[in-house]
Amino acid sequence: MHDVRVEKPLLEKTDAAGKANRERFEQNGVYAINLMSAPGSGKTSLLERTLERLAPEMKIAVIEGDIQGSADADRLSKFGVPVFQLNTHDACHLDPRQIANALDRMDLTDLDLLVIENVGNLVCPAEFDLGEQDRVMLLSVTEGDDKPEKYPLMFSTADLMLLNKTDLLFATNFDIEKASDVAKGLNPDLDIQQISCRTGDGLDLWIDWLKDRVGKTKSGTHKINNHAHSHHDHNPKD
Ligand SMILES: Nc1nc2c(ncn2[C@@H]2O[C@H](COP(=O)(O)OP(=O)(O)OP(=O)(O)O)[C@@H](O)[C@H]2O)c(=O)[nH]1
Ligand SMILES: [Mg+2]
Repeated sequence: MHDVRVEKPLLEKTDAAGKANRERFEQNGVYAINLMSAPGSGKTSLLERTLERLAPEMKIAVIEGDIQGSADADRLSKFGVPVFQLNTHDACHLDPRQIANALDRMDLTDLDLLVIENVGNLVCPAEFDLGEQDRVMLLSVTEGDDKPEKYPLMFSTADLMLLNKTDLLFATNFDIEKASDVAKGLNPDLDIQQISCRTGDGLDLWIDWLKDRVGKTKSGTHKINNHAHSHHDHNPKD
C-alpha cells in the first residue's frame, strides 16, 4: 500500500507558483515559451537558429534546464543574451519554483522574450505549468511517428508542434500525415510546422510565429493559456 496523500498539496503549490510566474510575465509584457521534447530532438539547435536571427532585434533571455552540467548554456553563450542554467539533479523536469528563482535574477521590465528549454523528456515536463504563455514542442522525424499516440499529454497541452530534422526524412519511415492527424486528434488547436535546424528549412515561418506573439504580448492582446488542465490525471512521480 502506498500513501499518496502528499500528491494534492504538492500539485496545488506547483500550480500556484506557475500562476504567479504567468502574472509576472503578463505585468511586464514578456512572452515566455516552454520548449520541450525528448532528449536530442533539437531544442538547443532551434535556440541557436532563433538567437542568431532574433537576438539583434529584441531583448531575449534563456533559461536552460538540464539534469546536470552547462553544455547547452555554453553553446548559447556566443549570442550575447543572458542564459540562466538550472540543474534539476534527480528531477526529470523544471519546476515553476525554480523558474521563479531565476526570474528574481532578471530584469523583466527590459525583456521581450523568455525561452525556457526544459529537460529533454517527453513525459514529466508536460505535467508542470511553469507559467509560460505557450508550449512549443519538438518531435524529430527520427523518433517515430507513433509518439503522439504513446505520449499524449505532451501533444495535447502543446500550442505548437515543430516537426524537426526533416532533412533526415528520406532515411526514416516517419509518416508526417499520420503523426499530425493523431496530434490534431488530441489537440485540434495545435499548430504544426515542419523544420530542419540543420538546413534552416521552415524556420522563416517559425520566426514569424514567434515575432507575432512577442508583438501581441507587448501590446497586451495575446491570449494567455492556462495549462492547469494538464494536471488532472497526473501522478507526480518524478
Ligand atoms: N540532421 C539534423 N540534425 C539535427 C537537427 N536538429 C538538431 N540536430 C542534431 O541533433 C542533435 C541533438 O540536438 P540538440 O539541439 O542538442 O537537441 P536537444 O533537444 O537540445 O537535446 P537535449 O538538451 O539533450 O534534450 C545534435 O547533434 C544536432 O546537431 C536537424 O534538423 N537535422
Ligand atoms: Mg538541449
